[in-house]
Amino acid sequence: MKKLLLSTAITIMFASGAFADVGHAKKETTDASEMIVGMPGHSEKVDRTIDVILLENDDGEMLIQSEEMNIKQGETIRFKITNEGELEHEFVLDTVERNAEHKIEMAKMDMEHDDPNRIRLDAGASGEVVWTFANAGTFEAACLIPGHYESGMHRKVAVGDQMAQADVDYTTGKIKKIDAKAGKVTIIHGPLVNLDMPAMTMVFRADEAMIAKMSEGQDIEFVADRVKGKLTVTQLK
Ligand SMILES: [Cu+2]
Repeated sequence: MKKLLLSTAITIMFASGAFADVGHAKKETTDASEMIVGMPGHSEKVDRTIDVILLENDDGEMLIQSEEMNIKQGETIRFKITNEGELEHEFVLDTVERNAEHKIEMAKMDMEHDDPNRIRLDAGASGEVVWTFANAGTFEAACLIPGHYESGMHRKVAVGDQMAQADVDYTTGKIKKIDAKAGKVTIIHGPLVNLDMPAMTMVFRADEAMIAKMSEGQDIEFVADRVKGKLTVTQLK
């Protein structure tokens, strides 16, 4: 980070005009080899492909859907990204902090970035980002188009073995109602950290096997996630 700020400062210092345009700070990520999140990967050296879908759903949420992004340090991933939504979206890999900074920049001026860690896709378009995750840590895939991040377009990218299980946080809850026919359960639950949701009563999807283990009034510990855009009970104990 320090390095990046320094190189930006130098660029500004050596800019020919005395009044360098601050808006050009977007050039800071051009040297992608300096990025904390890793570096552009080589297409011939891909270890694994992760399919990613960008879309909006009927609940007004915007989503980045994929399998859990648990990545080994040093792995090169081909993200095959399809925009199945009706709006333009993007897919940016970076640290949470840098995404937050860029989000503020984007809010001021919705500029087109052309960095190897990001791709912008029109509705119906698809593309890919090949990325080598050189460093362990928790990163983020996000869409930084104004308002989209807040509508749900961000996803944790965990790099390194110790991160693999960090996602499983059980939440306590009480089953209020079961609608087995519709595959729905109403749960009075504590905060769902992975979904950024406070404690409340909500309806979740659950499959038949899961519902078979449930009864109304039961105290449970569970994990919920978005499956195809719907809040779903994925684990129960
Ligand atoms: Cu978006």
